[in-house]
This record gives sequence, structure tokens and C-alpha cells, in this order.
Amino acid sequence: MLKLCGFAASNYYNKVKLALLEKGVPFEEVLAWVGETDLAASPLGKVPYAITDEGAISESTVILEYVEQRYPETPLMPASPYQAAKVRELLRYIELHLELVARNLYPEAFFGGKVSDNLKEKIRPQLEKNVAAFAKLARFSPFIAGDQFTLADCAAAVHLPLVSSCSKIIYGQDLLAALPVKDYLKHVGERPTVQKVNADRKTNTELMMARMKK
Ligand SMILES: N[C@@H](CCC(=O)N[C@@H](CS)C(=O)NCC(=O)O)C(=O)O
Repeated sequence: MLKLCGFAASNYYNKVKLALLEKGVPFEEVLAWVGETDLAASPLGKVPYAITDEGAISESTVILEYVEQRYPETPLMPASPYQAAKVRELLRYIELHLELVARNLYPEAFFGGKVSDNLKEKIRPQLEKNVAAFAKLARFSPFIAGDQFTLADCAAAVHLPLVSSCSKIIYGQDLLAALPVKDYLKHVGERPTVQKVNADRKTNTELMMARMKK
């Protein structure tokens, strides 16, 4: 059985977990905190990574694409090559241009650390520019890429809440506020799969915070 390794407080981990739940693929969760990962499976020590019958895979989006190809039932990608590319485009924007940029702020926003004023000033215009670009691509009708729940929703459902809340904490302003993100999250939050991911995330985040205090 496919093993998903990492921890449920990680949004990258949850993106893959959500896809597996949505597709109804049987999988086993293997707890691996940062610093306790299998470096042969994930050479950068990052989570998630997956262990398949044929070997390991790292990088969340690569795992997503593998899962989609390996388990084609309940597709989370459109059949049309163009529409599939549009889903991948959204995935890339969410991960590279929103999450990865906002991530610079997470040490202060979520982990009790400090981020320099210099860095905050540098990140804000980048995020504003990237959010405006994302807004041109995201459909919210009702899903992020249109009328079907896709892999891009697996990313949006886990990454957008963090981008929103970290900008609110650091800048006193939710930089996603002009987009219908709240309604979107409410809508996808009605799915039992998203509820399961969020409930597990909450429990695991408490565990992670307790470990960090030790
Ligand atoms: N590009 C990677 C990013 C994964 C990532 O950064 N995961 C975090 C946990 S949320 C991590 O492992 N951080 C530890 C590190 O970067 O050393 C992916 O998409 O899988």
C-alpha cells in the first residue's frame, strides 16, 4: 500500500493527503517529523515523501501527479490537455508564487520567531503582485479551476488559508481579501475529505507545537 510520509501539520503533506482521500486511494500515513525523515527517500529532508511499490518519491506536486496517473479512477485532472495545463498553471501559481513567497513570513506569523522589517517590506509587494496575477487565473466557479474539483483545489484548500492568515498577522491586512477565498474555503470545507485533513492538521499542529517547546 502507498505510504505517505511526513506530518499532518504540513500543508504540502495535506495537499497530497487530500488528493488521496478524494480519489479513494488506500494509503498509510507514516509520521516523519523534519529531521527524522528518510534522506534516501527525500534527499532534501523535506516532507512529504511517498513510498510506492516501486520506490520513493519526494516533492508534493510530483507525488500528486504520480497518484493521478497511477490511480486514474476518480480523476482530479481534466481530460482536455489545455484544461489540464490550466490546472497545472494554478497549482504552480499557488505553490511557487503564493505559498513559497508567503513562507518567508511564517517564522514570525506562526512559530514565535522574528522576521526583519526589511524582509517584510520586500515580501509585501511581491505577494501583492503575485496575488493580483493569481486572481486573473483563479475561477472560484465554484472550484479554483472551474466547475470540477481538481488537483489545484487540493493545493488551494491547504495553501490559501495560510497565505491569508500570515498576511493578516504580519501586515494587519489579508492580502487575499479581494478574492472570494473565504466563500471558496467554506464551500470546499463542506467536503468530508477537507474536514478530515483539517481535523488531523489541528491535532498534529498541537503535537508539533508541544515538541517545539521542549
Ligand atoms: N517543494 C517541497 C516543499 C516541502 C516543504 O517545504 N515541506 C516542509 C514542511 S511543510 C519541510 O519539509 N521543511 C523542512 C525543510 O525544508 O528542511 C514540496 O512541495 O514537497
